Amino acid sequence: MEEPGTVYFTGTAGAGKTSLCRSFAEWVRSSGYDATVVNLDPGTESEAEGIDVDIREWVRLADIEEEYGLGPNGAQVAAADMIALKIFEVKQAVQELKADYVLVDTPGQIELFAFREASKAIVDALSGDRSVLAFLFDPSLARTPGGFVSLVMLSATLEFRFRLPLVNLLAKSDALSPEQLTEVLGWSDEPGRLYDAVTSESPTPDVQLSTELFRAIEAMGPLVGLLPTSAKEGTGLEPLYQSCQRVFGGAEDLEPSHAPTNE
Ligand SMILES: Nc1nc2c(ncn2[C@@H]2O[C@H](COP(=O)(O)OP(=O)(O)O)[C@@H](O)[C@H]2O)c(=O)[nH]1
Ligand SMILES: [Mg+2]
Repeated sequence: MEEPGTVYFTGTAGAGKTSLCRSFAEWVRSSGYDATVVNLDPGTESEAEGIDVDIREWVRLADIEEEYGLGPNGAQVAAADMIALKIFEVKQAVQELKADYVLVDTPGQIELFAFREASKAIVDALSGDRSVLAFLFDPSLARTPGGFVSLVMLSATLEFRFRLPLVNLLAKSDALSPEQLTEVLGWSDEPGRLYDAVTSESPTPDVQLSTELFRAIEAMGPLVGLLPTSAKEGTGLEPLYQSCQRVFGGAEDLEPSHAPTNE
């Protein structure tokens, strides 16, 4: 059997990771493939329904707070390290389900995921050769030039840390007006437009810094092609699937495990 395709849903807290992960799982299943949803967020209060492998079976934020007398931030840090110690149990549970796609919902606080060594160990353990990071741009941040640039840099940080291919998604695209959507997608296609927007947003820009920063952003290339998605409206899911397939090597689809229901 071919190795499953693994997709990590990453992004700032509230960006829409959990919602998109669930919608994408439904789309994948209705297209005739098997999907395993993995929850790696020990602090989520979302119900277990719809999750196939749940880290809360091994590590729960509330228990860590109580047991070690930690506040929410300290407990998050401790939990990140504890997850790494349980990752082979998680991996085994995932492998037993033998799905075509493994969709991983990552912890709510991105700094824990992006900057801790434990997360690197977790991703290394779960990833095979067919793995991709999906980075969600939260529209409430992405719609201002400064917020957009910050998200581009965060996305690059994740790519750099995990050394995995990455696709950038604009989440909750239904929450933007058509004009805002066009503007934001324009920034991703043409760094020159983003440069103009940033320099006109700030009345006294540090021109030297901005120019150097924009050279770096232009050099990042993969920024081009920010893909609009909406879990609420179920849009952008097929393009996301196609982007993942391209990354996994070859545009060929897997043979469906069962008959598609969405055609
Ligand atoms: N309008 C809109 N809201 C969304 C969408 N996806 C998620 N949300 C809302 O955004 C909030 C955060 O979503 P969630 O999936 O929990 O984000 P996470 O913290 O990144 O896992 C919730 O209130 C969701 O209802 C979407 O596609 N459109
Ligand atoms: Mg979540």
